[in-house]
Amino acid sequence: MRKLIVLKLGGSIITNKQEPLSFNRDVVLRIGGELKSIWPTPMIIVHGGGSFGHPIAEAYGIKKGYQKAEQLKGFVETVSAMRKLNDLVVSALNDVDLPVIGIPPSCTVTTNSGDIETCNFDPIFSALEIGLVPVMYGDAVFDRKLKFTILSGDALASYIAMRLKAKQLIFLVDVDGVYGFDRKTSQRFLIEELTEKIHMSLKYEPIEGDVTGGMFYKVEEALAAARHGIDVYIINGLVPGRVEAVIKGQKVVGTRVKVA
Ligand code: IP8
Repeated sequence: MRKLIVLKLGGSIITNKQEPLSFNRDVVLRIGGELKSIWPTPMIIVHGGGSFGHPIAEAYGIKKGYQKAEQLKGFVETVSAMRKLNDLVVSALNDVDLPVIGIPPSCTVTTNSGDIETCNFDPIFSALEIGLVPVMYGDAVFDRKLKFTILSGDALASYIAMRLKAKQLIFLVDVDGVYGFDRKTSQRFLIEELTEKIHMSLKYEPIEGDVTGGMFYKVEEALAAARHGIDVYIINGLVPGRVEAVIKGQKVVGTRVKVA
């Protein structure tokens, strides 16, 4: 599906990570308005967990899998918090007249030791066929070996983009892209074209309270998609106009992830 656009809305832009269960409706409304201008181009939206999914998943150790019965509460609470966030995202997008439908990964995706093993594409295809935009998300999912785990929205977005041969995969984050550090000047600088080689030379800071690993793993997922011939960008979703511009093929401030 060479026209398909896959967008990952980072949890750091759609929620306030410092405040549990806080939703940034204004940001989602604005992004929805920009996406509306390119609709009915086929697109799939995947969002992160932010202050809904991560704190509960971390408190109960959901990512490492089933170890004791007390975690069951944490598993279902993570699923339920993510459904609430998805409902908020879906209703904001529908409010700007972008026709979207939430599709919960906990019911449509399974993993094996954390890697996606099965994904039911039927509801996704059925939605796309009639111009509906599927909205999926990072979620707590069933896992063949671990019994359950956390599937990151980044891994899901990259998997879907690769399986469906998307044209573009765009990660929206709360910074301008991926930064390097110049030792001579002690200055950070934005990397406009990020290759595997540059990626391996970077030192990524871990993000506290993020159970799925922050920028390093995002770039790993981005590179996997780039190897499949997909145009991959990491751009700032908090700056108006950038999402629309990158989809329209205009040059924007950000990082393009390339194989070489
Ligand atoms: O925020 C993880 O998805 P991400 C979702 O895209 C949960 O890494 C449930 C923590």
